[in-house]
Amino acid sequence: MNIEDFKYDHPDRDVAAFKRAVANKLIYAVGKDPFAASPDDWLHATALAVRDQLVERWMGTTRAQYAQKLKRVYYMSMEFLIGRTFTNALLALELQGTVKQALADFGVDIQALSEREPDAALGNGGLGRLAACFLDSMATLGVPGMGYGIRYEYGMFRQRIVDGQQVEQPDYWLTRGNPWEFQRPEVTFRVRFGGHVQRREGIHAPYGAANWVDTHDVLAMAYDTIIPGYGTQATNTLRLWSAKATEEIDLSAFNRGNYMEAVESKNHSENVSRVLYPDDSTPSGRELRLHQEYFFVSASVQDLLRRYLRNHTTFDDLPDQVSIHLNDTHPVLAVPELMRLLIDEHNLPWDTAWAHTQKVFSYTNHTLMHEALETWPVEMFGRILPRHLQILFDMNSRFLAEVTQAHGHDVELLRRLSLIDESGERRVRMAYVAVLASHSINGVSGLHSELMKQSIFADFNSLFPERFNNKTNGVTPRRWLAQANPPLAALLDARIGRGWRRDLTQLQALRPMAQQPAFVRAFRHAKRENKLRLANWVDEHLRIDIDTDALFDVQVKRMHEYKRQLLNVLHVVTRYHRILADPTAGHVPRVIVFAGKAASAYQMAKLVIRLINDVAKVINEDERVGKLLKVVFLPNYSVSLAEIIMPAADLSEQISTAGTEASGTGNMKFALNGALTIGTLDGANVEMRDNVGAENFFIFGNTTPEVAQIRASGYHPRGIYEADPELQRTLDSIRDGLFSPAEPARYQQIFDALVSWGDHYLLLADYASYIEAQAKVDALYRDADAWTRMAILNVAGMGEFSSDRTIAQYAHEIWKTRPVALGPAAEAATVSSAAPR
Ligand code: 26V
Repeated sequence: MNIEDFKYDHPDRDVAAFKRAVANKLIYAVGKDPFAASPDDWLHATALAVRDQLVERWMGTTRAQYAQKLKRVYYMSMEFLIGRTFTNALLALELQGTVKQALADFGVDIQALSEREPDAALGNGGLGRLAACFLDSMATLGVPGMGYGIRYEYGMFRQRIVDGQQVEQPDYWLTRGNPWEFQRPEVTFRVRFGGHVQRREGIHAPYGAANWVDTHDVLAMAYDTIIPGYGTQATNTLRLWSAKATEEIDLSAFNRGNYMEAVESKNHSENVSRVLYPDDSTPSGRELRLHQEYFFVSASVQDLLRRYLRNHTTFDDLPDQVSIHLNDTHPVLAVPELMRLLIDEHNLPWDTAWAHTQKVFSYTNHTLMHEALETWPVEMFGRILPRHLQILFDMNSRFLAEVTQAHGHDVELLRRLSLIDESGERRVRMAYVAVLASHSINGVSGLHSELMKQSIFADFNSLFPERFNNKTNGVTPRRWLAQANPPLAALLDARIGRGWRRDLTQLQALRPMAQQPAFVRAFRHAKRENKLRLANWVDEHLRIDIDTDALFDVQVKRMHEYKRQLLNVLHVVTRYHRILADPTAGHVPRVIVFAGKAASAYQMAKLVIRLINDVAKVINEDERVGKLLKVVFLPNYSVSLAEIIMPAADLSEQISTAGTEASGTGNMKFALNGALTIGTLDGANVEMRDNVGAENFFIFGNTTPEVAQIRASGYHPRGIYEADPELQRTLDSIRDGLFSPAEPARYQQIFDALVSWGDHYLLLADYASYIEAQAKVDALYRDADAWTRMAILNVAGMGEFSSDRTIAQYAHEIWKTRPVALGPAAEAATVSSAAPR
């Protein structure tokens, strides 16, 4: 083809052109008469028109990455909690005004339209949302990369609250199609399971090489989504894999005349990418989960090797061209998969394959909690992935031999370091595989990274101290400030310019403005608008009237015992009793807001949700309390709901037991939006406090060493209960059914867990300190100007916590990548090569 003959319409950016584009999409892509078009049809058509605006950038970026032979980062994650894409894409393209006007001309309201878009909720919580913020920052910084994950048909379950209790409903988010994705049927890989292994013999076979035979196979088909950068032409790609059966139907079953069985087996294969596991507290241990993990990393590693081999004939340059990042242990099967492909398929010697592997991989740990660390029974592992189990055994025996060489035959040490836990049923320790195979292992906050070295990886840290490092988390200021908080964004633009979107440290310039009364007033005004928006949401969805003058005290995150929503409840109930005891004591009016999902099998977390709703009902209906105290549980916490909640908060609750929350990222979103934090010295709270100033932060509770000390020296919560009459009144009222009159014993086990069964997360040990800190919060809130000044100083100090800073550190210190250069030549759109190949 002569490229001169290839003509297509560049999408123009003015209102008239955009109207025409939407009209064309509605007619020719959606196939709808404008007079019959539903709001979803308009949304679909508009999204397609917006996506067109991204395509040239995408192709330009890909082309430039190839031309510049850049090292690529493959960010492998079981979860990408993207949320909505429409508003985000408009922000990146700076097309909000244009599209709003174009739609208005058609009589369509852009706001109403954008709220119809379902969230892509392909993640549980912090880990998945971090992956989404990282994609945004990688694109914005031009880091050549790609996210690899699973295209779940069902995302995070939808939470309904029925009679105060959580009810889960499936989230089929693709009902109306997904206008943002490009299906790539030609990018399909075969992923094998089961079967057995025949060691390859002969002098030409590399050490340990094998044939893996008699497998049953599933196909992985790629779906690509463009990730736009902000303030740049650079984009990135999120490539998600969907399972397809190898044959439309199982012919042997079909030939036996069993049509239903044949179709069932097709369905069975395609189950691999059906649903996100909604439990982030305990690994399920289910075979389907292991299938999912291998499914997506196998397709991804095959894909990236194929891309590498397009312009290489040997693997010598692999470590200079490829970086694979493991978002927690979930994708760690990529390690034996790369080894397998290099050895069995490409005939590399073991040592060469292993040297490459260690240079290619890096790993982030996101939790120290023992129960969240993944291990797989050797028996199950060997049944599903026999070849990979062999490779892990080979890795392990070579590693343990090296340790023995260097440190002598210390059986205890070898037992502790082994990739296989042999203390009971033999299990593969996935975190150890990640550590052994990676040149970099990082934690997600300063505190967490230190604890990681001292606790779960202590032995590995003695062997490989140079591998361990910290990369404190961050959040994208595009979604979490520019998009979520238009009133504050506008105020910032007017006072410090627009540059903070790409350089969040510019927020520093706000510091002196905390002393300017006019700015303080304007800041408070922005906060009030956001509070009003949330109040309207609450009114519309829950029919509860909340007062925007009240202090909005917010805790939103997954429901977990270690996050201590229950400690918050103890404060609420204490406050309730204080109001009843002396209604005219000048209490500061508060609205306590909760939201969060509990894993469906996590009974205690579900019971806490029920308690919150029961407490809310009693307090909200008690006329003696009136406006002084309201409690609301917002159902179905999600990215899009967080975008409404974060900007409206006055107070952010970050109250996990010190040493348990790896980082937290909600803490950052709140402070960035002008909330003050009440928190423990846990996770990134520590660094946030350093950056905004200890005098602007409400710290309470035992520190990590104190927590360890208390536990070591024998903790007696009952003693604390018996010595504190106010705590006693609070706990007794919960135990005795004040909030569950129809079933007085409903919360007996909550009382027991705290008072009689050891209070594992030390709520009672921190209770008094927490209540005291809450009193300081009240005192400050009475002085509206002092409060707002402090809130401004919080925003001013949040510059460090942009995910752009985090990603720049990953890129320089771990991945060693250069950003793509997009000169005018690269940006000039011509079609020569298609987008990601
Ligand atoms: C764990 C598991 C366990 C195995 C089964 C499925 C599954 C799915 C998700 C998880 C996530 C646990 C780790 C996690 O989300 N950690 C959070 O990571 C955030 C980002 O680094 C961090 O801010 C939070 O503090 C940390 O809890």
